[in-house]
Amino acid sequence: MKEKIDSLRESFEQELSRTMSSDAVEQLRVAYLGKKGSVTGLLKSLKDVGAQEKKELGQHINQLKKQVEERLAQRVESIRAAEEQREIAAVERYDVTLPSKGLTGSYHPITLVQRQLEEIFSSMGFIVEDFKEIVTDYECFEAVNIPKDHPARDMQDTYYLENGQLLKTHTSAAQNFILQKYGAPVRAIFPGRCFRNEATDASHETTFFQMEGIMVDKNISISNLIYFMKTMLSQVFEREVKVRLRPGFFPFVEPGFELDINCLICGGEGCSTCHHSGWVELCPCGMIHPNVLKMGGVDPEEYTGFAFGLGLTRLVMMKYGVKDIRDLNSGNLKALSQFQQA
Ligand code: FA5
Repeated sequence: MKEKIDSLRESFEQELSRTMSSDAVEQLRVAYLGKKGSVTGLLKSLKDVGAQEKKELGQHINQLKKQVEERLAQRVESIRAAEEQREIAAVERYDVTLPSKGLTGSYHPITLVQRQLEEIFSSMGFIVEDFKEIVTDYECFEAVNIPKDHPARDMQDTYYLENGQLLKTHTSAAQNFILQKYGAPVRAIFPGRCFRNEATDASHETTFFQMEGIMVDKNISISNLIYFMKTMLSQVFEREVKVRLRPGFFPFVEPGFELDINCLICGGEGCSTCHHSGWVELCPCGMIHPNVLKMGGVDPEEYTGFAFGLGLTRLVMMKYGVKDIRDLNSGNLKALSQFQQA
């Protein structure tokens, strides 16, 4: 029996070395370890030997069984790795120096509108700033007057990292940074990707874009805010659009407003995009709270300012008549490549 075990080990190794595919390895597994396999057969034949021999041979056969299992697993792994290498080698190399074969990219509609807004605001003396996506609790909440346990945090649940940092819920997270960096007076816009733990629907995504703007100077008032909002909207839409301003609460502005736009998908009649209200919340805004100015190192006795948080993704929807916000993150190139120009 001992010789039989050794010769089975040898023949297994030879057969294993000839396997070239995962299927072949599987066949070998069945041939050796399956119900009617050779190793299983050896184990069954133990019933015909004496007790002492059974113990010793049993150990040998179990060793062989374990070895066969391990070697089969190794073989599958190496075959998979080789297959992967072959696949990689088979992929056509992309040479950026070769002329295009008629395939040209296009900008995402959000990028197009963001650039248009950057031009509009730059022409009015605003600087354009970039800000990170992973921020601290202080930047996202505390520095904009939302202390821990403030109920306003409930509206902006997000994704937290193990180190306590989080994916920014709004572009207001950069307000403190801008105020600290430039001091007063300052005019700045800062577009960026935002993240929230949302139940998605036609107008809500978990990942969307906002564009924040602040203007801080002596004697800045609500009239300045309204002027800039109106100018921005008429230039983006290249026509008059109906807007409404209503009171809105945000801990970082006082007074605060919601600027809504008449839904351009249904013309104000009511649809799923505007939740059948005829209006789309687009650009909350207000006069910067003195606490926020103070935390940014600006004296609220000397300076006042406005801030707005434009829902950039929603603006794109209104501009291009995109009914469902989820289409914009879909990666559907056929749909997205229609937007060549803002
Ligand atoms: C804010 O995020 C405030 N930081 C805006 C602000 C800035 C107010 C400065 C005052 C001064 P709100 O949560 O309402 O507010 O979001 C602002 C805009 O972002 C909304 O009007 C909407 O257009 C857009 N928005 C918010 N949540 C989503 C979402 N889940 N999907 C798509 N767009 C969203």
